[in-house]
Amino acid sequence: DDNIPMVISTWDSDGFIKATKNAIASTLVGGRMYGLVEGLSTCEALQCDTTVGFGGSPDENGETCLDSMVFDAEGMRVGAVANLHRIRDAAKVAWGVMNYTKHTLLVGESATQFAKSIGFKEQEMSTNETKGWIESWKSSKCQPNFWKNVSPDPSGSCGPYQPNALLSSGGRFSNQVGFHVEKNNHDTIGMVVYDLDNKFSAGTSSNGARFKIPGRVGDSPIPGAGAYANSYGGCAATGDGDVMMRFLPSYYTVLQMELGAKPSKATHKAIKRILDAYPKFSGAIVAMNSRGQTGVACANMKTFGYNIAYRNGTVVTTKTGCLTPK
Ligand code: SD4
Repeated sequence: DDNIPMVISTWDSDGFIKATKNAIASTLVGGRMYGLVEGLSTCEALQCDTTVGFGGSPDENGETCLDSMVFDAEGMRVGAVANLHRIRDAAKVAWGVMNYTKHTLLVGESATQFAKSIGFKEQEMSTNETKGWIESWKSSKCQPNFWKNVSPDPSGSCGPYQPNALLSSGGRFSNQVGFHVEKNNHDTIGMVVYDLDNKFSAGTSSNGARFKIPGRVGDSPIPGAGAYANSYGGCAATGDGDVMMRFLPSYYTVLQMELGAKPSKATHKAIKRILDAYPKFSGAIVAMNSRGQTGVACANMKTFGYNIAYRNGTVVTTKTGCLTPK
């Protein structure tokens, strides 16, 4: 097929389109893993919608930490980092985990230590913008933190994390109070690459969710959740990772393709089974099969934009409508 190599990726603002362009160009030069990592890294450097890389989604402490995974269907090799501190190049570190270790996922300060051991330097992750967000969030009278299953303190002082309140809250789920994919909240780059060798790679890079509880890890670095690939196809996800990772939507989609479903059918089924359990869930997945057919499904957004890049370098950006609960 003259179109292959091909790339499909999440979101449609400038940085994501540039990332997709770089991914296809780099895939032609160096194959699916180089293309994938260059694509994800482009978004990290450009701070795509401030939802990838440094300068976005500060946690309650004001720190930006990164999640990334790279997945090579050839040999089913995976490298990932989660809650990576003070290192901007999460995708490259994830690739390092894949290339230089027998592990799959390294987390937290220890992931930082690993990154330094392979030559990455610690860098500032916050910006004036993230500092501003944290300031106003902390100073707002009683900003409820929807990540916690607790009602705002009736006394009006929200204060720091209160484990006792959490224990006594009786399990009111944060997701039911509303988690929205908003601009600048959380727009992970998820990408699937199909290269000249007719092999897939897939991956993600994200700075997670704004004002999360420190230590929170989303779906992005979890194999089968944030991304998955095998010889039948590849899939990557974006959206409410706390919910999505309970359904392994990327694995589910690739499995459906393996069982014969077209990518559009597979992605819709994957999103629908999340929606059935969480009607307010908001997120999207992109997928491609080994015939270069693509599929995209999303939930509870007005529209979802994604990119497809072809061998000749053309990037086609499309907005699609999303599923809503029945
Ligand atoms: C997460 N899935 O950490 C990521 C965020 C995201 O669009 O994709 N937002 O939950």
